[in-house]
Amino acid sequence: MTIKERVFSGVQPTGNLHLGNYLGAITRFVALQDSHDCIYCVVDMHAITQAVSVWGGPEGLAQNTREVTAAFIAAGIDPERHIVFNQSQVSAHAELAWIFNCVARMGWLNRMTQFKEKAGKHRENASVGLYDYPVLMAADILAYRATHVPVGEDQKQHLELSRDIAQKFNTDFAASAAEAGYEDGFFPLPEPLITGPATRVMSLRDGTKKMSKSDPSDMSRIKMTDDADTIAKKIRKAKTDPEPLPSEADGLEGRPEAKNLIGIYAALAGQSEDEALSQFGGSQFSDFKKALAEVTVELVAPVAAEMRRLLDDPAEIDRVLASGADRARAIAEPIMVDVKKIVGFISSK
Ligand code: AQP
Repeated sequence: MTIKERVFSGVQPTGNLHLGNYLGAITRFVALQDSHDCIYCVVDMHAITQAVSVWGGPEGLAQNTREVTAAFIAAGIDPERHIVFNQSQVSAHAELAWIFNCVARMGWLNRMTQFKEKAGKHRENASVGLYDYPVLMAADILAYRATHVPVGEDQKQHLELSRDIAQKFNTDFAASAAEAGYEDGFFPLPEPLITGPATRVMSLRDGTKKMSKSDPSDMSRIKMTDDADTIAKKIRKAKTDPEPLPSEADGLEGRPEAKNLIGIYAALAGQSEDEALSQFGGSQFSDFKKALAEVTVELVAPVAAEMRRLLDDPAEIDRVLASGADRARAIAEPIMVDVKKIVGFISSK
């Protein structure tokens, strides 16, 4: 049996959706729609792995879930042609995560840098779910036997773990999978798609840290819901260094803030870093920041306006999610029937 190419990716509804999520992930999601069957998920079960104050409690979670859905649609994802839904509506994610918990090894999870960063000094106090996050992520992807996963650079290690889990499942259950007709292994080894000009957008306050939803400083990120004045202010106040911009990419070495701002400009203007530098080389940051604010507002303002329009009708967003969940379930359920058979669970189906 051959495996059909299928794209899966997700975004957490933890609030503060930012330009990094947009450039690193959502624009990639949009671009894949013509070439692949795509499943885009608002991963609400991942969101609750963090402290309640991070995801805003029940009302915050529902609001943020609708906001990410609105961002998907406003960015150009077509929820009729492809699947858009929230994770908790499809039980296959949790069921497969349990099986994968028994496939993944503690040593593998102990190496995950995102857990170390997010748990920080409070490791003993982090939720078990936060530690197990990458296993649930493997289940998200593989419940659909997805083959390609567009993500930002920060998710590379988690994708490698998904491949390790798929590989170990295929090896552990090779004989029963073959008996069920899957001679080449049951799960595909999902490929990360980390492409495009802004796979790692950095904080506006510290060019060595990624732009992040959970950074305590709102000035560190451009949010997809920021208005033009707020965007201009955040860019004006973005950290820089005292030198003018260089004319060539080599000159950005050791200047993380300059590199980040040029990278954002290039991504938004559809240019290469070199093209942007040939335009702004020798300029002071104050002049460059005006141009950067302009292109950022040009991109964010229409998306934000469309998001607001969509969010005015929450019932319609919920309908999109329900329809997506029905179609997602229709793909995942037969896969789970086979998974259970391959593992040896007795089932009436
Ligand atoms: N700074 C970034 N640059 C490029 N891509 C990024 N992504 C996240 N931050 C950047 C990509 O956005 C997608 C959705 O991310 P997520 O919702 O799973 O959250 P995350 O990766 O944990 O990062 P966030 O949004 O900054 O949240 P927190 O603060 O909780 O860590 C992913 O494809 C991700 O790679």
